[in-house]
Amino acid sequence: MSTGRMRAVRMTHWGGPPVLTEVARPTTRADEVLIRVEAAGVCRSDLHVLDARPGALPYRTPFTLGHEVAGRVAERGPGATGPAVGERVVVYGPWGCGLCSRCAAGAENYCDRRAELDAVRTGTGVGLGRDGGMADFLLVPSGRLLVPVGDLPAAQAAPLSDAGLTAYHAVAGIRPTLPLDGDGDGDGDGDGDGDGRDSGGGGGGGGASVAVIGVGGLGHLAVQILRATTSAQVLAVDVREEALSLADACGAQFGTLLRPDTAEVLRRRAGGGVGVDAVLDFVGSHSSLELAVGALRSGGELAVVGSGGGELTVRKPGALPPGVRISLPFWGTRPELEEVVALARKGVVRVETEEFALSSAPDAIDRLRSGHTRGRTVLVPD
Ligand code: FEH
Ligand code: ZN
Ligand code: ZN
Repeated sequence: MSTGRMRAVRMTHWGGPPVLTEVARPTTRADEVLIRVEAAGVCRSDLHVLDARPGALPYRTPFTLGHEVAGRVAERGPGATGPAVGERVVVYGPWGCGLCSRCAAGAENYCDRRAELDAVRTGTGVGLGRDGGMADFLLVPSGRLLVPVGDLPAAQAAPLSDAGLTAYHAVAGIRPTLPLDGDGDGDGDGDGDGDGRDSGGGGGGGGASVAVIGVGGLGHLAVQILRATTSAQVLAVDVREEALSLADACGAQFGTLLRPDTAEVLRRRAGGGVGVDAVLDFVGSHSSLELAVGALRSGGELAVVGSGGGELTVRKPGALPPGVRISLPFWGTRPELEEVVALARKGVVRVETEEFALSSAPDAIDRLRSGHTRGRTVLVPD
């Protein structure tokens, strides 16, 4: 790679394959910060972008993919603030207007001017219509979008900015329904002994239960975050045995393959057949939503995180249990990214990763598409 140039995995045209090519290495102006990329995660949303038909997304091609990025500050523009040159950081990915009340509060994932920004096709954020981090370098518009990660390995840090943050935000949304890990030892079992094992015989402290549907790149982190920040019992559901073994390793107290009677199995496991207090659906398909509705307790919480295309009918009277609250959480806030990085630096959250060299990015993306990955796929510049 000659000076002034860099490798980048690009979306060159709608419906085309990801292309590993060379582009000009960005230089910084004003508030901008240049990051030397050390790791970039691959997300199912990258597949949605690659498969989108022309005009479906408010993005202009070509752009570089990669919305889950960690690296080291390489250069700062003259007006740049935030982490200094040499500092290791993770990139907060939803890039909003930076001016509205949501952005001012660090919730750029819910920027009030999103429609306006989409109308002029400025993209959702890093690697989503804007040049992303599947590259040797990444230009970030402002130091406000960087969170220091200390000595956390890059392949652990990068997935926190999307998979970790999205899972953390989804848990934060249902947490009011769940008893906190009140003893503060952060081991999620609420019994104060810090050993991470429920002394209450698997019922989990506080008696609440949460079903996690889909234990992939996001779901396995949600299991750990639930165990670290609540005393609820975590019940994992997936279609693959290896996903259930990952859920077990992450602290789920119960796991089951998806079967016709799984809703009833979850209701019984939740104790007394009343149903689970909350469901985090990381699949979002017709069958996962059907399972969620069948397993939920009256007054329970359903967070639909996965973009599986499933639909729910909200009608009264109707099939949904009374009092159910439904949320469609999207990505997360910058303060939440700081919180999930802090959990990872404490060793309470650990990302299961499969690493690939940047030069084999197209193969890595194909492998994610095949559905045979374990945990999060991460590209590392070779
Ligand atoms: C990004 C863009 C659009 C939809 C979903 C996503 C998520 O992968 C971000 O977490
Ligand atoms: Zn994503
Ligand atoms: Zn905004």
